[in-house]
Amino acid sequence: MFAYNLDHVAIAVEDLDKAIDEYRRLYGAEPLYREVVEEQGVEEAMVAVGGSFIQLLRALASETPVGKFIASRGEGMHHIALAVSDIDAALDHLKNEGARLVDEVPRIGGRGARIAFVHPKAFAGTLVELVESAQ
Ligand code: CMX
Ligand code: CO
Repeated sequence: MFAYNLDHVAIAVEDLDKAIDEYRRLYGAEPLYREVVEEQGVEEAMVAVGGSFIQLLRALASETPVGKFIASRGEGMHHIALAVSDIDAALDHLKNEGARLVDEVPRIGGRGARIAFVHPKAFAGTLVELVESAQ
C-alpha cells in the first residue's frame, strides 16, 4: 500500500561523543552528519548502515521525550523510523485505522524531512516515526 523503507533505528544515549567513539570502535563506522533538532529536543548523529541509518540521540534537556526516556529506562532503543513517499496519505491511513498518533500533522525533523510519530501504544509498545525526506 505504502512504499515503506527503513529510514533509521534510533538509540537514546547519555553522551553523544562517547557513543560515537564506542560505535566507531566496535562497529567501525563514522556518523555522516550531526544535527541539533531543537523542536524535538535532541542532538542526533546519523551513521549509515546499508541504505538506512542508526540514529544516536542525545537529549538537549531532561524534560524532552528522550530525556524522560533515559531517566525512566536508561539508554537503549528509542524508536524505529519508516520512510514513506507520502506522509499525509500514511497519516490519513493510520487515522482511518484508529491508530493513536503523537503527531496529527507532520513536523519538520532533521535535514528538513517531514516527520510524524505514532504512539507506542498503537503497535507492540514500539514508537514509530514516519519520515518523508526532503528532496
Ligand atoms: N518507546 C516505547 N515506549 C515508550 C517510549 C518509547 N520511546 N517512550 C515512552 N514510552 C512509554 C512509557 O514506557 C509509558 O508506558 P506505560 O504507560 O506502559 O508505563 C508510556 O509510553 C508513557 O510514558 P511517558 O514517560 O509518560 O512518556 P510520554 O507520554 O510523556 O511520552 C511519547 C511518550 C511517545 C508520547 C513521547 O516520547 C513523544 O512525544 N515522542 C515523539 C517525539 C520524540 O520521541 N522525539 C525525539 C526523537 C526525534 C527524532 O527522531 O528526530
Ligand atoms: Co528518529
